[in-house]
Amino acid sequence: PRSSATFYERYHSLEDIYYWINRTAHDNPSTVKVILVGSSYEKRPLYALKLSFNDRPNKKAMWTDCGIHAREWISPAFCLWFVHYSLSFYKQNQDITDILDNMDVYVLPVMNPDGYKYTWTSNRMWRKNRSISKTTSCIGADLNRNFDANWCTEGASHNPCTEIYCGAFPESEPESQAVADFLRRHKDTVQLYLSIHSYSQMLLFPYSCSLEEAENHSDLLEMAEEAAQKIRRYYRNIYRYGAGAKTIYLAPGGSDDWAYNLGIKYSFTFELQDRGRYGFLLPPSHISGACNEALIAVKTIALKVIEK
Ligand code: ING
Ligand code: ZN
Repeated sequence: PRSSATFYERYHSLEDIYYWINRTAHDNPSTVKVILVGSSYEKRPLYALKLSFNDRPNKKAMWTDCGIHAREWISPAFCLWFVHYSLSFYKQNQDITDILDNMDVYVLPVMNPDGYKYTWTSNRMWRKNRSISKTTSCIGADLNRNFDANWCTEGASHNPCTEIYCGAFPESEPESQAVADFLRRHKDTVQLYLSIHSYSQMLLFPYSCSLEEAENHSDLLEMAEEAAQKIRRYYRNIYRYGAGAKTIYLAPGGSDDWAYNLGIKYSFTFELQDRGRYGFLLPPSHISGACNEALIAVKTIALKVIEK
């Protein structure tokens, strides 16, 4: 019921998420830092949280971004859920303790704040960012077509009026450039890249930008399969898994393919609930189920990366 839903079982405005980011860091001064990764087209800050429970030498790191696409509200909700779970269950749950003991965790809750804001005020179904094109009155580029991985080939469009507009050039958008810059600077430590989307319940990995197999395809497949099996076993829900291009569609310029080519060999895009009943309009009552099952997949994959 509505009244007993916790903060994490509701969707939040951009302002509330900014407030939460600040308070989370303030309340956990020894383990959580706010990192300003860049700013959006409309000059909103791109804040990531860094969770770090120790400073072991040669410590690995993982990166998770949420909210690349504005209307996929379950995605930012997952980032908040994941941070809250990590801070609440460190030293309580073995898996998250192992992960946080061995990895720094970077979480960017809203990679597309301008678009997210727009879905709260004007158009709930907006996908892209809010950049203005020089050639048309159409607004926005698809940030998940704007990375430099077979940029703007089949599966993306040069037409600014489409939902899959790739932008004027690779990393033309400040949001994708900021994330790419951060990962370039941290590629020696970041060994796991996760990008959270919805909907369709899939665990995807490179490549989406071509039909080629990734060099460690069998490794990635095994990790995704194990994660999907855990979701099925513990939550009785079905997730498909596989290389993006063969599992959904050809989609060049995606962040996971770009991160993979940068050298982050464990790179995944999660498509969370549901399979289409509510689609992007997933009711708040489904947040806990969607996040818990995604969390078990994150844990499964992160623990495997630690073993490597
Ligand atoms: N799906 C992704 C999209 O951007 C994807 C699928 C995954 C594309 C990985 C590229 C790389 O179309 C959604 N729902 O946004
Ligand atoms: Zn998406």
